[in-house]
Formats: sequence, structure tokens, C-alpha cells
Amino acid sequence: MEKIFEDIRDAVINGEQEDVVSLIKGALAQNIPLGEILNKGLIAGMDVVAVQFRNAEMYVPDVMISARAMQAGSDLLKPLIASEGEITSKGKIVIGTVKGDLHDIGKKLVTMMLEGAGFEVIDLGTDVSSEKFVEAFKEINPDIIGMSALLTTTMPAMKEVMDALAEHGYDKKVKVMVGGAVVTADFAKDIKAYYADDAGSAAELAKTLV
Ligand code: B1M
Repeated sequence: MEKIFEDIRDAVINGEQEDVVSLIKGALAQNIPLGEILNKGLIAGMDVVAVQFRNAEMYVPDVMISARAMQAGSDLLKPLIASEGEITSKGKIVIGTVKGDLHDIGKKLVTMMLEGAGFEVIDLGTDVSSEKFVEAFKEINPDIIGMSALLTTTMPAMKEVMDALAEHGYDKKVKVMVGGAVVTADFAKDIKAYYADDAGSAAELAKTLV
């Protein structure tokens, strides 16, 4: 069984979108658990991409091709993970990548796991301003707001959202959860938000917050 994970991982690293899709279909036909396909195949592949990008062994265009391959695989798993979740909604979560930040692979995985855990998730996308988060709170009245940031330079935007919520007194009405490669538990504590390290923990944390 390990070979199939290795093949999915390598197809993500090499950006072979069609291979990712057919390998995942093969894994599904073998009834391999969805979480294992996601973690040992797709995420494992993106982890390698992250290291190679950091070491300048891989450049932006290739990273984007890998990201697209990963996305194609996630799109295939998403409805299946969601249908394994609970039928009644556990609560509403508004999620977005903060202003100035365009990274969304991790956020999409978090969304997928939250939906799988039975939450209704409203994804505001990337580069989301504090005004948009506040607007979304007013319109949707979610139980939780989730923010993702992958750049050191966009972490302060999380604090801006917390301040904007506090300005309207909304901070008392909604729980805020943050995450992303650069975000730490200490940072989250400083801005009075909850922290989750990865997509699985985000879903576990969300269950404890509602
Ligand atoms: Co960018 N990038 N990138 N990038 N990129 C990083 C983040 C970087 C660490 C790479 C590096 O230099 N080592 C670096 C940031 C350095 C820093 O600030 N400390 C960086 C940089 C510098 C940049 C640019 C500035 C590069 C440039 O243009 N010169 C630029 C910025 C663009 C912008 O946003 N304004 C840029 C662009 C890009 C691409 C477009 C090429 C592409 C993004 C494609 C996309 O997302 N659609 C990209 C990618 C892919 C990466 C790396 C390689 C991989 C990120 C990723 O998808 N990881 C990344 C290197 C790295 O992270 N080490 C890097 C896989 C994903 C599954 O993990 O997103 O961490 P992650 O999500 C995890 C957890 O963090 C957590 O759960 C997820 C699943 O387990 N999580 C949450 C995430 N959000 C959460 C929210 C939660 C809870 C948990 O609660 C709500």
C-alpha cells in the first residue's frame, strides 16, 4: 500500500496533474482511507515541494504546477471527505487568507477537514481585508472565524482583523482560529486567537470551540 502513497507524492512533486487524479482514483478503488490518501500522498508531496522551494531547488512556476496537481487531487477527495462528515451542521465557519497573502493550499485543506467534521464553511478566498472579515461576520454570524497566513509580512493582518472585530464588540461573539506555516501558538495567544498546527487539528479544535 505504501507504493501508492509514494506514487501520489511523486506525482504532486513533479506536477503531474493527470497522474495524481488517476492514482487517487486507483487508491479509492482499493478503499484506502481518505485521510491516508490526503496525508501520506498529497500533503507529503507538498511538504517536499516546500523544502525544495526553501532550498531554491524548485522555483515559483514549478511550485505552482505542483500546487495545481495537489488541487486536482484535493478536488477529487473533497466531496468524499464532506460526505463522510456529519449530516447536520456543527456550526458555521468563515475562513480566509489574510490581506496581502495569496497562499491558499493549506486553507483549502483546512476547509476540507472542517467540512468533513460537519461544519458549514464559507470561504472568503485570499487577500481578505479586515473590513471583509467584519462584513462577513455581520452577514453570516458564524460561530468561528478562521484566518490563514503564510508570510511573516502578513501575520500583522491577523491582528488587524482582531482589532476590527473588537472595535465593534464582535470579539465577544465569535471565536477566532488562526494557522499557517509562519503562525505560532505564541503569536495566536498574543492576539487572543486559538491556534491549530494543521488541518486535522483545526477540525478537532473547531469541535471544541462550538
Ligand atoms: Co510562497 N512562500 N510565496 N508561494 N510558498 C512560502 C510560504 C515561504 C515559506 C517559502 C520560502 O521562502 N521558504 C515564503 C514565506 C517566507 C516568510 O514570510 N517567512 C514564501 C514567499 C516568500 C512567497 C512569495 C513572496 C515569493 C515571491 O513572489 N518572491 C510569494 C508571495 C505571494 C503572496 O502571497 N502575496 C509566494 C508565492 C507562492 C506561490 C504562488 C508560488 C505558491 C502559492 C500557491 C497557492 O497557495 N495557491 C507558494 C507556495 C506553494 C509556497 C510553499 C512552497 C508551500 C506552501 C504550501 O502550500 N504548503 C511555502 C513554503 C513553506 O510553507 N515551507 C511558501 C502546503 C500546505 C498544505 O501547508 O499552507 O502551511 P500550509 O498549511 C498547513 C498548516 O500551516 C495549517 O494547515 C495546513 C494543512 O496541514 N494551516 C492552518 C494553514 N492555514 C490554517 C488555518 C487554520 C489552521 C491551520 O485555522 C484557520
